Amino acid sequence: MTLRLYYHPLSSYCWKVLIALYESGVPFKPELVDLQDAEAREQFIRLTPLGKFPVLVDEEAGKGFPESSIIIEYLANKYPSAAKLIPADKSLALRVRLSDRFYDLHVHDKMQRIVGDRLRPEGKSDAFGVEKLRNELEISLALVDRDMAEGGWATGLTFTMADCAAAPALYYANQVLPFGDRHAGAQRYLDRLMARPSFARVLAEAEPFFAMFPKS
Ligand SMILES: N[C@@H](CCC(=O)N[C@@H](CS)C(=O)NCC(=O)O)C(=O)O
Repeated sequence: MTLRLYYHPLSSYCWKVLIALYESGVPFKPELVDLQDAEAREQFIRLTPLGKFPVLVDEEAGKGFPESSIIIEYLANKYPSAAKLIPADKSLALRVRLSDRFYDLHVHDKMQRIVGDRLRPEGKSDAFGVEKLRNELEISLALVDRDMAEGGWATGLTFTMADCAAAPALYYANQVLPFGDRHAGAQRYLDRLMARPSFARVLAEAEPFFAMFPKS
């Protein structure tokens, strides 16, 4: 076993990589990091100074990476079973990367910052900023709804890195800004993602930790 994934079961960007790993069946050792634990945090910062999950370490190759998309690209380059996550066709691959960027930057990031506001100390929350993020997220969700109206996966008929990105982004977006009543196509896409065995497994593994998620 040469791959280690440093992660937390509630971390949305870790979900993205876990989905890719489960889709491809690449063996890895999960290393759960509890950032609340001072010693574990210090060790993690030594590994990755920015202190962000996920980090993949390939011991055999002597390489380590943060950044979920880069990790998935690495897996797709190195393991034949993961290659399907980035199409070989260059223009299709570009569509996958564009969709991956859309979900990370325009859905995931907005959602993450809304959740982040809930974790701020008393008196430090930013109601104006959250309202702006909610409005921006609503626009993104309308785009998802439009693009996914016909069914299928993020960029067509095959499940790719873009769907790995979409799953956690939409799952948690639906927690902070429930969208099923306004965006039925986006909701159906989320339902398909949640029924996908790779993501269903991630959700089942996260379940014992869901009480830690700030509901408001
Ligand atoms: N762009 C990064 C984002 C990573 C990120 O924001 N990770 C969050 C968890 S989902 C994190 O590590 N948060 C811990 C912290 O900021 O202390 C990626 O794609 O991996």
